[in-house]
Amino acid sequence: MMNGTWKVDARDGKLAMAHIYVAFVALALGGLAGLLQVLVRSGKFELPAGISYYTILTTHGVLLGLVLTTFFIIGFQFAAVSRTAGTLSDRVRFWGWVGFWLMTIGTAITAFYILIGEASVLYTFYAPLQAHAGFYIGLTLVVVGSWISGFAMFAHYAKWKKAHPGQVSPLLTFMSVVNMILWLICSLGVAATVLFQFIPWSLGYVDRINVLVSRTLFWYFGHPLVYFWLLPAYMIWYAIIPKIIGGKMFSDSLARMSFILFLILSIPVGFHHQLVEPGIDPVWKYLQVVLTFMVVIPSLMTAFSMFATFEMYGRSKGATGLFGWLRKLPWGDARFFAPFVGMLFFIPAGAGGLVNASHQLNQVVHNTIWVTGHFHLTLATTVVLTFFGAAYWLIPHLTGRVMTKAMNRLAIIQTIVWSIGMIFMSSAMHFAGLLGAPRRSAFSTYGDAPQALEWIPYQIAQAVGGTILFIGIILVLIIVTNLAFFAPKGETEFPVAEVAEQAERTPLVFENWTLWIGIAVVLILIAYTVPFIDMIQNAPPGSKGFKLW
Ligand code: HAS
Ligand code: CU
Repeated sequence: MMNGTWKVDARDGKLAMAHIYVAFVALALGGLAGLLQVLVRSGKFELPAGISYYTILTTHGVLLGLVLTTFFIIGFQFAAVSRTAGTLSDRVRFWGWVGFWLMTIGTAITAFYILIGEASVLYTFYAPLQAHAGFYIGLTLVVVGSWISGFAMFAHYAKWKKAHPGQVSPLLTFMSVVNMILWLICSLGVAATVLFQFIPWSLGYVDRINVLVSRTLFWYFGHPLVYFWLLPAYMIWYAIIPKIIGGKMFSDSLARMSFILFLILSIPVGFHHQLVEPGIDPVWKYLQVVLTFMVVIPSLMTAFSMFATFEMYGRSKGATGLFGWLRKLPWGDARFFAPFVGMLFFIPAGAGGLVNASHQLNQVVHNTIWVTGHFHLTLATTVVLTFFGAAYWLIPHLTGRVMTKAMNRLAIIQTIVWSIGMIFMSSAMHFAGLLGAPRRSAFSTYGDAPQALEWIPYQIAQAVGGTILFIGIILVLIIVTNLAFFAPKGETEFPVAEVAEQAERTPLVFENWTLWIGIAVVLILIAYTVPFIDMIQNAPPGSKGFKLW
């Protein structure tokens, strides 16, 4: 079989599990912060001991948006490349551990400054909000650690290529490489703003920074960041779910092409987060909105491919009619059910994204809690439920255990609890947003806003949903702890799908990295050069030097 070894080597498994432990600890703490937030926003609860709402909100955003995701993704990808391109060499594994420890130390430093209330700047840390320098330094270590892990994965891929000249690389390895290239190119933006602007400013070397430049560099990173979260979920959908249901992948080439499109189109679109910002010429906003609509295409390809996989499988089992195949899917298997529910939620979630990206509609929803509703569907449901679904086989595979029927049942219940909680919370957020309810504000800051009364029922619905979601977090933590430490010993499969016989052969052009990275860089330069020069040249009076400050 082309896929290399069947079982992840125990030493590689340890590396992957280390990442996964940190991810789930972040889920526990970040989830608790989330519960406190919805309670504060309901107006019925106040934080004790003078703790600021914004400290809790920053904890929540950083732990769940940045720590849970990055650690789970890198852990999953190390397991995936080890499973499909063979056991890691000692050198690659060593650098994987270096990356892990840098990220963990960085997280600890950042978390420390957030928790002592010195960094209540939210996960986007917009200037002029300023945190203690330790917050930014910790984040830098996380990013540098992730780069080292990325290069370790590239080295592993290169070794495979050398040993298999002229062959197409294993799909999951290819996809991990694409995701890490995407991450590397985009995180240069956040590294630049942190190193050249925030750190000197927070240490007092400069007394101001160019806010527009900092926000632009942030969103150059921030949008591809969301695809860095999404692509591992797509890896699971494309390359693992078909095997779990007992079917085959619809097309290997289509999967690779959608990943390449993400690589090319994810980055030159950051302005869709800055559509209401002055100082950027509308022509460039328009261009980036067009590119945003182009990067929707690989998601539509993914939807198509998933439907095709499910339908092909269902029909092979004798299903007839337009939706007869639905009845043939393994609804009782949490490894399938959780990601599938994630897919379902992605339909309204993606539609909401299209609303956000439409310049005129963005004027209605920007900075309202609608946007919070949007990313709780995309990230906190689609991506996270897919990761939970993967954890249900990945953790026992790596720890040499098996998931019992009882745990599987609990995982199905977990998925349903999550869905109900999210339907309450996210729908309420979307509706309240349309009524103008702001995001990122505590109940007590509404003052005498006359509309505030209209928002109250929705805020209560959010609190109900948030509480149900917290129960969902407790359930998943019970399952994960069981799978890691208490489940019966045994062999669990790391499922990897095969391609359907009738699919076309995969061309090698997808691995022409010079070509794809070249196109990505050209598009970035087209989308950003002129507006960036504008920002520097038209910096506010008093700016000095290169006008970053
Ligand atoms: Fe977004 C804001 C536009 C996708 C996350 N987004 C955010 C923020 C986050 C976020 C965190 O243009 C807030 C940032 C902040 O703090 O300020 N987003 C989009 C668009 C997409 C999109 C166009 N977002 C995501 C994903 C995220 C994410 C994915 C995380 C993982 N988003 C925006 C915009 C803003 C924004 C603006 C700024 C708003 C503002 O004003 O601040 C697209 O990628 C979406 C494409 C997706 C689809 C859906 C395809 C459906 C599939 C499922 C198929 C189902 C199957 C099952 C097969 C078109 C693949 C079928 C079975 C059956 C039985 C039916
Ligand atoms: Cu975006």
